[in-house]
Amino acid sequence: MALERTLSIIKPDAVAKNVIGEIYTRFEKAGLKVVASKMKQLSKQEAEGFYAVHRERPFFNALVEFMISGPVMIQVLEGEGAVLKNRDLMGATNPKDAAPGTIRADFADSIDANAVHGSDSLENAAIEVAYFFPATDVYAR
Ligand code: RTP
Ligand code: MG
Repeated sequence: MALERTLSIIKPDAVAKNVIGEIYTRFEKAGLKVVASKMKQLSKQEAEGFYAVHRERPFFNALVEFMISGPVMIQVLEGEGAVLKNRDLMGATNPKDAAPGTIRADFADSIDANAVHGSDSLENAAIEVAYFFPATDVYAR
């Protein structure tokens, strides 16, 4: 497996629940390193741009409103097979379908307030990392 980078966002619901540290611990225990991070209140424009692929979906407005409802914690995770590894740690989009022990099973309340975002492919990971971090703010470790 190759060394990869992926973009992770701890969404406003999980930030409000004060579980940033618990979620970071899961990344670290799985062998993923935090190589960039920042807390940010997204603007509507930033959230719309980030989720632009979903623009035509019925849930788009609700998704954007939720993502700007409070600050998020944004990080770049690095490790072997980081994209898929992070998606496995996250669990299914709807917490009702998320496997026990996954982040969404343990911390998400609903399909809308579902605790975390993770890039879904290596190609999208590169686009999403660049959306939030200039290359000089990502630290190889
Ligand atoms: P994310 O992009 O946030 O990591 O989530 P995901 O890949 O698991 O799911 P995706 O299909 O990319 O959808 C993005 C977010 O939109 C909300 N959603 N709502 N009501 C619905 O049917 C529905 N489907 C998706 C979720 O909050 C999801 O995380
Ligand atoms: Mg997605």
